[in-house]
Amino acid sequence: MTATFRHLPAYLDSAAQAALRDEIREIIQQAPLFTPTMPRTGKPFSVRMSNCGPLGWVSDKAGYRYQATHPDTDHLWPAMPERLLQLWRDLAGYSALPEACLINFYQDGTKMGSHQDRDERDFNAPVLSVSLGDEATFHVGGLKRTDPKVRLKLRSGDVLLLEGKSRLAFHGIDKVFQGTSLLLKNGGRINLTLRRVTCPA
Ligand code: MD6
Ligand code: FE
Repeated sequence: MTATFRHLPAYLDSAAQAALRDEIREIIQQAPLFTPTMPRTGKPFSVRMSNCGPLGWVSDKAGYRYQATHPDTDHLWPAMPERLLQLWRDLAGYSALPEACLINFYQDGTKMGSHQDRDERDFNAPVLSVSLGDEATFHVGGLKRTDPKVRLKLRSGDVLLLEGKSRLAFHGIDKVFQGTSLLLKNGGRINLTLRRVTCPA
């Protein structure tokens, strides 16, 4: 079942990566990185997050959900850059546009435990991810947490789509390799995931 995901290494060239980095920096100025916490326990995630687009993914004691506003500022999320919408048009094979772009920021040994992306109502659309900055090891398995996993390196400019049978596969980030990219001034890694949340009318 593994391996219906699509990995497009170095899909964005260095100019496109720099332009996207600058757009994300502006978004984070308007919608500052927040620290999500685990449902029920309230334990903080090690990754910090923001969002752009009409909806954003958030997590706190009340649970995982999409909402139109930033959890700390209560402002609407900034618009999704046209560059990301175009990437979706070019690659997603899905006529409706994405509604949420989750921005994950990794610094100093942050990991992302194995999870499924299943808070969306529409599982027919893929989840499209873009990596910027330091390299990371990513794993993708199957529909059960214990299914065998494949591991791959995600580097700056790589695009990855979880689609078809891999849409609900468990996946995560094992390790980020500090100092492997000069794209982000203070190092670290940014991952953007574009999602369709609601079913198109
Ligand atoms: C990351 N990515 O690369 C975490 N989810 O930092 C994800 O959780 C992810 O890369 C859905 C589809 C693609 C992804
Ligand atoms: Fe994910």
